[in-house]
Amino acid sequence: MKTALITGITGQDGSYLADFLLEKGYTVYGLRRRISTYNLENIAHLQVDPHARTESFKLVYGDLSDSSNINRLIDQIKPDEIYNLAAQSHVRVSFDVPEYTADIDALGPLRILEAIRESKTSIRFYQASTSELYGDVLETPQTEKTPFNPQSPYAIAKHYAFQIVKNYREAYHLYACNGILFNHESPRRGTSFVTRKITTSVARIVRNKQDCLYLGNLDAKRDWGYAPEYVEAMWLMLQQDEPEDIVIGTGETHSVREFVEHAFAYAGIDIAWEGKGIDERGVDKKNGKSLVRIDPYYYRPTEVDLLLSDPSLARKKLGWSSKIRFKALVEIMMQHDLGRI
Ligand code: NAP
Ligand code: F7E
Repeated sequence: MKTALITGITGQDGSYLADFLLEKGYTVYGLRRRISTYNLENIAHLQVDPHARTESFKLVYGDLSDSSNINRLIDQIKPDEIYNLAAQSHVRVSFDVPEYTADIDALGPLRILEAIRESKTSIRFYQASTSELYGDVLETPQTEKTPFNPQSPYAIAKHYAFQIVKNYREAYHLYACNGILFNHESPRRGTSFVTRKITTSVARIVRNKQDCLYLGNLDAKRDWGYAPEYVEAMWLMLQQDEPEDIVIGTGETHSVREFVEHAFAYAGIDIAWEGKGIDERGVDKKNGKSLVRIDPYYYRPTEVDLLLSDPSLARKKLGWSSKIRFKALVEIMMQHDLGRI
């Protein structure tokens, strides 16, 4: 049976990928950072005791900034596959910590590629690339051939990672590929990303624990899919005869505003929009109460206005297509957060 090393195990995708690979019979090593508080919620179901190591699932300490650690882990674990999902993954925050973002998101994958090259093994490598590379889009919908035009320190670091993966594939014939994944969400999504921020806030408003939801740009449009489906695409990309960079998305796009409307509607509240710009408000149609307001803090110095995938190649090469679409996704997340709060 195969062994996989997943970086970013505590995050949304790392945890779903671990579920998926364990179900397939893999032995899974998850790379976690040493941090001062408990952050194992997403993988709590895989181990009762945070220090316990089951036969098939083991946590190891590491950090993408530390090459000696990465080299040693690869040497000890001898994985068949490495999924590099670790990153400073927040676009807005990357404007606050650009140098750190570059170190982890650009040089991190380089450190792993170098370790694989040095190991002289045939480890297969998956890099978590992103639709953020399209940035201020030069073509719609976006395909594998659409030129990149990144608009944030995050996207620019991920652009370097994309190119270095391609370079190591061509220069050293490594089996290494980039999954160009469009936004994907779930009940395990971090609460600072807009979808989960909306569903947790709506649930809190309904339960009288919060008065108002503060957001930035309501008109940004994203191609939002369901994360558990996307981890299967990552695995499929490492099972092909030849490594290839492939777009993964739904082929639909919706605005933040629509997400807000559907989330409130799920909880039985109809939202009407009043005012303009930073004075715009989302009000409860029944009683006129302001439930959504704008906080310019959440605006970005440079915004990505519209992302829309053309996932034809994924369908053709991987036999993969998304099944959970926008409305069903909102419902899954709302059901979870209403149940939790
Ligand atoms: P996430 O929930 O933010 O998880 C990121 C993971 O990376 C966490 O486990 C985090 O650990 C870890 N990490 C951060 N810095 C690290 C470091 N210096 N060394 C080791 N680990 C570190 O992200 P996600 O949504 O699961 O996304 C997974 C990957 O796909 C990321 O690379 C992201 O950039 C990329 N991506 C995501 C999407 C999406 O829509 N979700 C789309 C395209 C690409 P802590 O728990 O310790 O912070
Ligand atoms: O923002 C707008 C914001 O932070 C989506 C990461 O996983 O997907 C994610 O990056 C949109 C943006 O995701 C708020 O301006 C409005 O236009 O949920 P987000 P993202 O920036 O698209 C890509 C594919 C990745 O690779 C990244 O790792 O929503 N927006 N108001 C807001 N966004 C946030 N976070 N918070 C707000 O209050």
